[in-house]
Amino acid sequence: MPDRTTTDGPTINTTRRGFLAASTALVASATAARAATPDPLITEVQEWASGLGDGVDATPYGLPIRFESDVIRRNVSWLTADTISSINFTPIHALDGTITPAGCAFERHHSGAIELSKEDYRLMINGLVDQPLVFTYADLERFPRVTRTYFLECAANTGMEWAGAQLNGAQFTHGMVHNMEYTGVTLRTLLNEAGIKPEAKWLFVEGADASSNGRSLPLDKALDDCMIAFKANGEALRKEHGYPVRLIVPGWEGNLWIKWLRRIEVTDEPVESREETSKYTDTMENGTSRKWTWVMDAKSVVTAPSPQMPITHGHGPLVITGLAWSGRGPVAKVDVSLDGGKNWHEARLAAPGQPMALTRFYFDHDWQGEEMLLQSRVTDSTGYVQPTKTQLRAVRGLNSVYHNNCIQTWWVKPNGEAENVEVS
Ligand SMILES: Nc1nc2c(c(=O)[nH]1)N[C@H]1C(S)=C(S)[C@@H](COP(=O)(O)O)O[C@H]1N2
Ligand SMILES: [Mo]
Repeated sequence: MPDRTTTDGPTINTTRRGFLAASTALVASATAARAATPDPLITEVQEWASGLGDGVDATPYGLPIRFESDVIRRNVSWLTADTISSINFTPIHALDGTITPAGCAFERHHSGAIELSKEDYRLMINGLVDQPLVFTYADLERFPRVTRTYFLECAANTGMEWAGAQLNGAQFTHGMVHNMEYTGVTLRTLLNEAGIKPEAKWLFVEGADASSNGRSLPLDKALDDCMIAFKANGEALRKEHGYPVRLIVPGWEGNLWIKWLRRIEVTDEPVESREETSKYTDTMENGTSRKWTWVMDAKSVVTAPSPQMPITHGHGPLVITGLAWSGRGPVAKVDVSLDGGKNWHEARLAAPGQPMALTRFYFDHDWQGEEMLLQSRVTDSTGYVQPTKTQLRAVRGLNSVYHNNCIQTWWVKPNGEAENVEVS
């Protein structure tokens, strides 16, 4: 769309119709420059129009243009002793829409990302089944396929914020999340192929990496909506996300989404492995721990403006945007507060919430340089409302690491910079 100069208003980088539809009230305060003085970018022939561009095949598999080299995963070096058993963070502050590009979707490994070829791949189903089975990758491709979009959130996401505001950026406070469109086979299809014995109640699922990341998974969940995926966002899984096959456990903590899935044992009891006892449990104020806290409760965050995304355009129209999700179903509503939760305004959802997938929200604001305590608060389809920090701590205390879904606050200053703060 060309820029448009209107006689009664500002130059805007969109069609006038689109601008009006988005936020009529902001027209008078738009601050984009009028085309008063000649702009060489308009009046002069530019270098890129004076010669030829790259031919096709210049990059047989494309990467983002160099101007976007900042939009990358990042880790926090002091969080873990090395990068092998570690985690990095999705640059959610710089993304829009809902699908996370695989190349910048966060990674969490307990013993590093392994390289496992399709030829060497095997998936075994054993235990309480009529017929133990071993599938090759080619076998898996012959079962009826499904395609579904889900978020994966590590239970530790936002875990560093329990005691107080700590990490300065949405990438670091909320970036242990990604959202992809997966293609694969339902777990139910594969389990039915092996035949489940009546006494079966659990699965033990493990990966081919040295850590194996073994976890117990209730059979009901496995038969409900779990799948084994070999494609994400239309292409083969990336090595770091479990190539060639990973487990998808919609709405449940990321630790259950076994990468490089190698074995599914059907059992009548949970195994109580390391990953579900000493880790991924929530220690309460009295020292006892909650376990089997699989579902990721509803959560949201403003991704921009935020500490890594200061306001740089001056006063006037400001797009406030963020992400919301719930492990219990679709997002029903997102509210935004500009004053630390005193007043709430309903945000626009980019599209109706999808079950257990990220939802994008927008709130169009006329910013006149006032300080803001920016917050977002999601309500999911069950009616559950995202809690404040105070509300969450009242129930959970301060000993937890995992499952922190409290409301996040960014203090936006008159100069447009933003900081991670805590108001309640
Ligand atoms: N085999 C295996 N599966 C694994 C892990 C692992 O280390 N090994 N890490 C788990 C954890 S804790 C999380 S949060 C997710 C991370 O998935 P991602 O790397 O695609 O973001 O994978 C889970 N599955
Ligand atoms: Mo995790």
